[in-house]
Amino acid sequence: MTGWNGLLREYAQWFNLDGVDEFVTLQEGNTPLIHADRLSERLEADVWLKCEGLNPSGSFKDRGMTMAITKAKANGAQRVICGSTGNTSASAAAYAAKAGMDCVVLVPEGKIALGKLAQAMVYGAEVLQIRGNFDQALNLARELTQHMAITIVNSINPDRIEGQKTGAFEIVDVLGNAPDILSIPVGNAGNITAYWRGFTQYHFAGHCSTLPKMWGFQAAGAAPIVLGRPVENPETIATAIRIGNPASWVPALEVIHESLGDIRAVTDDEIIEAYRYVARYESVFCEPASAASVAGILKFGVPKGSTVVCVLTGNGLKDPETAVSTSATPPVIDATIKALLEKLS
Ligand code: AN7
Repeated sequence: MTGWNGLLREYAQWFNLDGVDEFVTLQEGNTPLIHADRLSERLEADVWLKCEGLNPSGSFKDRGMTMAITKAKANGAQRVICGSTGNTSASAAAYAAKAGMDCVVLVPEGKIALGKLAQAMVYGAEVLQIRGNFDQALNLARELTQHMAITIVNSINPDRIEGQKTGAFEIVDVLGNAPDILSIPVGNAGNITAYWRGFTQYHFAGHCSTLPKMWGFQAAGAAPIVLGRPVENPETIATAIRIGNPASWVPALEVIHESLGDIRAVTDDEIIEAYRYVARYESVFCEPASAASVAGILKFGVPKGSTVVCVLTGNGLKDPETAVSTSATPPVIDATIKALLEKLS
């Protein structure tokens, strides 16, 4: 087979694939790293956007899910479950369908973007809305695994982090080295942990001579790591990262310590401004949570001349409601040339 056949084949040597004889893949990975011309000019730096919204289900979760579902299938699992703010459920539903497995997803009622809910439903998952938030959904999913044969595919499943480390590999493969700064949104803190693992493994093997500072950004209303304590009722317009008690909290603290990085907060206003800016000036339509990475570098600045990669974790089409509600309503005009000319003059 020629061409790109998914990240498990491409990066097979970097994984333990014992017992795996069949990959469950939708040809995830190999996403564009786009140079951000305007942001670079504005920040006097070299800024790049890792466009994870171009993965098969529209988010970075597919990197971890190809691994988690491949391993679950190799272990004979017939049913998987996740609690999710949306993207994990869309990805799990897609890969479970590909594998011929059943998928149960628990989502916080009314707090997931419409596109993500639509994906989970159409891919054929059993979707249950929880009267509660993400943290409660995740706890329920964990508890259920003690009552029945079902495999959890949240990022507490170590196979997820393993697959997601390939995002770092791809960045180094394109840039020829690690960036100076890797800017990334933080929810459960699985992805920041995965990227750091990828960079350090590549560094150890001599594929990059340097390591990046890891800059994570949480939404101000859901910033437990910044505050140093769990947030009981997290709130943010960026529903993907509306998480009050991150599963990978401790690993994330290690990452910022080892990389001389930081995890800081950006407000919803800053997130929406960055979200609109990257669409309008860089032509990348990401979802609000993803824009936290751009909001962070705009808010705190970056050293002049540095190379910065912002991970844009999910596709803007997933959340049409936020796109429309933060834009002016298009005017309605008569279907006449006179009305059109009047409007455009
Ligand atoms: C677009 O789908 O937690 O810090 O249940 O969807 O690894 O949690 C999503 C998280 C960033 C945060 N950007 O990543 C879920 C879920 C987007 C996301 C994050 C998520 P982590």
